[in-house]
Amino acid sequence: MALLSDDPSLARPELEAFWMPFTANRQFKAAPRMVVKAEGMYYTTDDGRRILDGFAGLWCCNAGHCRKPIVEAIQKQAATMDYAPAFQMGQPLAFELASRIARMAPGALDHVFFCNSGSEAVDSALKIALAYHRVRGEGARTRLIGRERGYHGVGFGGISVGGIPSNRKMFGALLAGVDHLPHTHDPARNAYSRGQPQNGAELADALERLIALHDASTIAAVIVEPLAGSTGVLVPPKGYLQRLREITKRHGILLIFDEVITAFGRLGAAFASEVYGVEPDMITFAKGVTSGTVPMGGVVVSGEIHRAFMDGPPGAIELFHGYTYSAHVLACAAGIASLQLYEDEKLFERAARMAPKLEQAMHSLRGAPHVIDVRNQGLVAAVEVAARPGAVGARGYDIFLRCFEDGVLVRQTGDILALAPALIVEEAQIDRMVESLRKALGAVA
Ligand code: PXG
Repeated sequence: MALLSDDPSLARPELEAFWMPFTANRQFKAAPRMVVKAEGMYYTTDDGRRILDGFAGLWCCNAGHCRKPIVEAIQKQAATMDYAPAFQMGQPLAFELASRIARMAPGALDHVFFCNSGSEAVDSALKIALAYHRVRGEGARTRLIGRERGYHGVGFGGISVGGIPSNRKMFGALLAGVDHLPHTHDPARNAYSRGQPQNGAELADALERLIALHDASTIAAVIVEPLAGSTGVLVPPKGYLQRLREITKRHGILLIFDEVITAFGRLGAAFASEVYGVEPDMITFAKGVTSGTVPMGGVVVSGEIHRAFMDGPPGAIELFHGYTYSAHVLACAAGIASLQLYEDEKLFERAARMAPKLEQAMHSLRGAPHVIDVRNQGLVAAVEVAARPGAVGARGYDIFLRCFEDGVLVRQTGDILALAPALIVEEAQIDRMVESLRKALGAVA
């Protein structure tokens, strides 16, 4: 066995075998940041330091860490029934969780397909969109439209409709027949917006041009994050999502909201769709559905989409799609307990109540060294700093590192630092996060 862990020249040979995702592996392994315990708003590192979690793990632990009702539900379920197949078999928690999510979802969205991650949720939604048109006899609708700066996970579907060059360029030709809308980030007109920016609704009209180019009869779906998270907290301009909805509806094109980050309270409601008053045809979710405890994702679809599939002979499988771990029973137990906890503690309302505090605290960084923009909505906020000439992301990374050393976990993408704390966050903890950012901004070159 040629494990590099046998190499005595490595500082931490036991770290070698794990090829870490989206990580500078060599840099990390030279100076690892290792956490071993989590509770409420805090992580504890392997050397016993407490780190205030400003990012709910990775936008997912919305109820805070190691919450007792969720932990106990998982423990109890693991000891009762560890696994059950979801193909031609059922277990009650899957039906219960789906019903709960359907009740929470906006308007006509009332059926839930389960998978295990946001990436799988996106690929599932895109496949459902293609199949939906086909079962209705519109099989020529095969094109998918994403958006620049969109993040929809890392499956081939997700990177194809996604708009992050580094996530796409290494992986060949991707899906055929995909096009992209322009992104909505416009700092020249919208810098330092609080909540939704005033300018940019007209960017949705780019969809009309794509429709004119390809013809509506070839387009299956448009997928966007209502608020783009990963590429730096891009809040939709006022009226933009409404216009996308109006155009897609007029042309028989499905609209998919990727709510992997925004669902389950992040913006102060169950779904961003509710916050923005726009109802898509499908919503993808993951992360917060189990408060990050057990992997789970899914797609909520409208009754109309679901009905289109229920038309064939009753003994026929309606959708040839699913995963070994679709509706995994531990994830279902964690999901039900998480949604119950959100409800019992009114955490979505709490997020809405804390949003002005986060807004005010983050916007107080305007004028601090290097800062070129601050933006926010709900319990998400970002501060953007000017890139060092020739070294995009280097200043952002230095700030992230200083905050971590100061005991605060923030999220860095390029030169953007984001906060998205668990919905249980206290005002004093928001102050602590922002003061840590302020200190770091003043200290970095
Ligand atoms: N869609 C959206 C909108 C996402 O934000 C995914 C799909 C993919 O989910 P999975 O579960 O397959 O990772 C995501 C994931 C970051 C960050 O730092 C964001 C995500 C994942 C990891 C890091 O912004 N979002």
